[in-house]
Amino acid sequence: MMKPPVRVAITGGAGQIAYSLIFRVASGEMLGQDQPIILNLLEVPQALTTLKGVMMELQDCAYPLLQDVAITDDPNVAFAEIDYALLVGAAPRGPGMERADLLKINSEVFKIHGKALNEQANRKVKVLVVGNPANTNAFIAMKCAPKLDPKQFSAMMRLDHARAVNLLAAKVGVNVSAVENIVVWGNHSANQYPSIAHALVNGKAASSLVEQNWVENEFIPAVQQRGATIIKARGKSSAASAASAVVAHMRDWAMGTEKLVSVAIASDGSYDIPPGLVYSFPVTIKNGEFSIVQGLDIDKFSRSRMLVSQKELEQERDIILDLLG
Ligand code: NAX
Repeated sequence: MMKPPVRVAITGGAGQIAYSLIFRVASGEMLGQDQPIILNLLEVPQALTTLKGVMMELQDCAYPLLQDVAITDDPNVAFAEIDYALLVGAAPRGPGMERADLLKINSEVFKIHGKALNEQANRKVKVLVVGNPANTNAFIAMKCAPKLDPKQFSAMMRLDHARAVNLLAAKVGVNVSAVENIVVWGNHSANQYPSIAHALVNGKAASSLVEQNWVENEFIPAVQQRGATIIKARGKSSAASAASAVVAHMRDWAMGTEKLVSVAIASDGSYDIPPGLVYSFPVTIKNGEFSIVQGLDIDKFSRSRMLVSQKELEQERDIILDLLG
């Protein structure tokens, strides 16, 4: 039996990630083959013509699950009664721009989007922030949406998680499905901490299969720098893999998973991460709610890496709190 349709908003609809993502969502890959979808696509005014072209292609796919599609440059229209918000759109980092400048520009975007979600979205909306700096943008949107529960906001670490799984599986010579319990802690930035400390490969401790030297000097930098490595090779940033990660993140959020995945959410103080900071944790998901996996041993090496990411996020938060006033 078909379910009633759900409304999904995707921002940055004319961008590269969206060009992959929109079609996968409309085909039913994200929410299932029994879930009809209404899509609201948001862009800046100057990209609306391009977005119209994307919409025409989408219509030409004749996806049976797609009940309607609308394009707009008004967040209040895009977010009206939506059940899922995929916040992909953000201003890119221009030449010579500092991270703080990017934060400042995107704080304005996510302030507006947070307020529009607060007023317009379904009260149970699930929000995923992809646009960078993703963790802090999620923090801003959350703060600007006081009528929504902070637990309704997340930032995407799933691409980093998948990169770490892939690199470990390749090193050990197994299929990715043999790898469990990878955790990517912290910020979606070059200071993230991809950890194999609790990872299993075919049920065996990953740490017994690889050298610590490889972990510290090859694996961690390779995961942290994977985005830059792809830009170098492709001339553009990751797009199809990012879309794939969005689909996996939202599917798990909607349908649940007992497997450990990495998700950036507001800290509840677990693992001594300051409450409220949007930090990536190991989570499982049930009934649409994230639970941070408790009780993992954190050794000295892990703690020092987790702290680097924490400090970066605290700095970003402090810049933003000043801007939000
Ligand atoms: P593109 O520059 O191709 O597309 C972004 C689109 O967003 C553009 O079409 C732009 O017009 C639109 N946009 C800008 N401001 C907007 C606003 N206020 N409202 C609506 N739309 C707006 O970038 P793309 O490669 O698609 O990447 C999108 C974002 O994802 C970037 O911020 C990127 O850094 C980030 N990423 C995050 C990842 C993650 O794992 N969290 C990985 C992939 C990606 O790098």
